[in-house]
Amino acid sequence: MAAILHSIAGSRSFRVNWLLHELGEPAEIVAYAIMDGSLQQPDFKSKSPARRVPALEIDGRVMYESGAIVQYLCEARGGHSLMPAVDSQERADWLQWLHYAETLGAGVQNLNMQHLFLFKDWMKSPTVMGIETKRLAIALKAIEAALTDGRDYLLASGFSAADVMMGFTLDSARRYVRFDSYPQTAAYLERLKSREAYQAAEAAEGPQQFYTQDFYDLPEG
Ligand SMILES: N[C@@H](CCC(=O)N[C@@H](CS)C(=O)NCC(=O)O)C(=O)O
Repeated sequence: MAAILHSIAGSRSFRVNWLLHELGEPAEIVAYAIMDGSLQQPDFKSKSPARRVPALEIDGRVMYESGAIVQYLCEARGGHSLMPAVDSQERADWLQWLHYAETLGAGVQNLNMQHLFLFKDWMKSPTVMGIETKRLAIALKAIEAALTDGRDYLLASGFSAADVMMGFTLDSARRYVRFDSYPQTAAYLERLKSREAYQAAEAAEGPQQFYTQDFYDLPEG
């Protein structure tokens, strides 16, 4: 039986959607919307206590934290090269990148709140927007630095689930930080988006629901 992925198109649930495609085990997608109250339905609340996506029904349980789901799937499934062995030199790096994606993800989430969801100008804080943009730009430097030795992916050994966690995050971060100063990161993101499984996952969930602009500038002043 296929896993059931509770998802909003273009949200962190894309990480799980994409990983399941990389594993050749695509999920059945149950779609929600960010602002229509669907995350507050009682049935969903029982699956995700914070009322957020992703939530994944798999192997007789429900999981609701994207990094944990990605790590669980890598460990529970065999026959793939998405995770270095526990005793590998790269294992600590893999774990760090897997979870560093949420350092970026939190920054993007704060900026989404300011730019997209606090829809009246008086609700927004230009100070918070400026600080969060700067913090995101700083956090992105670690990705650029990791890629400057000419490697194609976060780990020298090749593509892994850490790239799956990071790919969605970078595709959101580029809405707020121009990637002109991050050329390796920009090329890396394009490399990730050209993967067959990435594109299949995108097609499965439909158009992203968050952004109506390619880039969001800081308010003037
Ligand atoms: N750390 C969690 C964060 C989950 C999360 O915040 N998801 C967002 C979408 S990207 C959400 O469901 N937001 C709905 C809300 O905040 O009401 C994870 O990585 O799974």
